[in-house]
Amino acid sequence: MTDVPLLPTAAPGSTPIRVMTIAGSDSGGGAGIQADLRTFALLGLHACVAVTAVTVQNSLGVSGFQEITPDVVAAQMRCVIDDIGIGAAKTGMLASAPIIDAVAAQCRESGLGRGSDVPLVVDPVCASMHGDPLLATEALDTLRDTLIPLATVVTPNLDEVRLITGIDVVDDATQRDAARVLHGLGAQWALVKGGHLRSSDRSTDLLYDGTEFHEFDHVRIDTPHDHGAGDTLAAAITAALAHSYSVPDAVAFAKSWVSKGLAAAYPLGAGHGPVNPLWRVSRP
Ligand code: PXL
Repeated sequence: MTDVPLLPTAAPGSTPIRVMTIAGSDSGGGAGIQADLRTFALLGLHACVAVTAVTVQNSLGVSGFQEITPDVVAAQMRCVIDDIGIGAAKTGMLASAPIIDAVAAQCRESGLGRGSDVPLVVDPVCASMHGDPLLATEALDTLRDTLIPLATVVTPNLDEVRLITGIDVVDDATQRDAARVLHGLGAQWALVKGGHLRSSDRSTDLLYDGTEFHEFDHVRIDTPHDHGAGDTLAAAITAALAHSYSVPDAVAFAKSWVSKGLAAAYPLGAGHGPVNPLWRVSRP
């Protein structure tokens, strides 16, 4: 039924590998924390959560959000990491500079991210697919200076690349330039997601660690129901890293996982439906 390799799951009664998502809640259930939890659960992991913001949204867009105070975001991380322990973490919507600062400080204190044993995937969420802002504009400097240097992998799409690096990726060469700049900001690996950059029927993501470029090419699944695709990709990378995959293997795994989810995406409400990690447990 699947060409996506199965990640090993824990035997009943034994504690699964734990991961953490540090992200915003999507009331529509398609992106953010909800996308992460669906992917983590279906990949056999126990997922812990540090909520950064509660968004008010449906399939038509985000009408507002309430931030969680930075100290409560950091406290959620600390109390989980100190007791339950995690094998990898990811960040999604972080909303503001003070929340990014608090998350980065807690990552340093708890030994998450670059240079530690616990990988940190930074999905630098700036806006929803409808263009609704999910990160304050003035927080971009903080993202660049404090969180990206802690990233094991940073996973921007082309809009986020433009906001973070100022580079307008239009072709193969500028995609490489962007990966170099992101790596230069301190991320151990930069994954520049290509979307429909190079052709309308392929999607090519570029991964760079300062020495070698790795390309991940896949048939582009053309669907309006791709809400949460970036979150799902980053969550699947995090899951594979928690299982000790190398970063290139984790990206390859995640790309096939999200492609299956896009192929199984469903309509929801009057707008855009979500990428569907439930394909794993769907009827054949
Ligand atoms: O897909 C990016 C994203 C992340 N987190 C939250 C979101 C969205 C997109 O809408 O709402 C909470």
